Amino acid sequence: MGYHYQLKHLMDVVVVVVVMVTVVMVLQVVSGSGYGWERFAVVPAMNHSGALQTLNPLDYEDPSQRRGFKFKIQVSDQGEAGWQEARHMDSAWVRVLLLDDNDNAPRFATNLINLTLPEDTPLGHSLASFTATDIDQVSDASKFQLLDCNMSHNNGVK
Ligand SMILES: [Ca+2]
Ligand SMILES: [Ca+2]
Repeated sequence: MGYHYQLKHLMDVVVVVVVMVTVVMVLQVVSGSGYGWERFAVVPAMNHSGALQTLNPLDYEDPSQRRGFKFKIQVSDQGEAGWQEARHMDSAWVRVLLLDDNDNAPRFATNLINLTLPEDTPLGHSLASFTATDIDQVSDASKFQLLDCNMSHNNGVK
């Protein structure tokens, strides 16, 4: 009986063989997958991840870029057929929106401003107003007033 008990339990022993498989994952931007795909690339990073990088400078002021980009990325664990084997792949959409930066100087409409004034123009009198434009969306067109330069020194006190 003891023999049978031992034999039964010996047969219950399950031998587990752990095969360590090194999975190499690769990522890529899917060619032609959407708007702006050619501006980005995925480069290998740590721990089976990839880092999305820009290949060209981005510019919010470029009308073709202002609405952003949308394209697909793929990951594959490189089954036997590589990128051809759907069960070893996944994909995701990436949407990129640009935030405007104040990276352009404001501009006057002209570089020469001519004024003709009577010599008895009162101090502090508004002489003219000018509008400058700025293509950055972070600021609206700004108005400037040219005032008599003595106003700030006298400050209205005699
Ligand atoms: Ca600006
Ligand atoms: Ca800008």
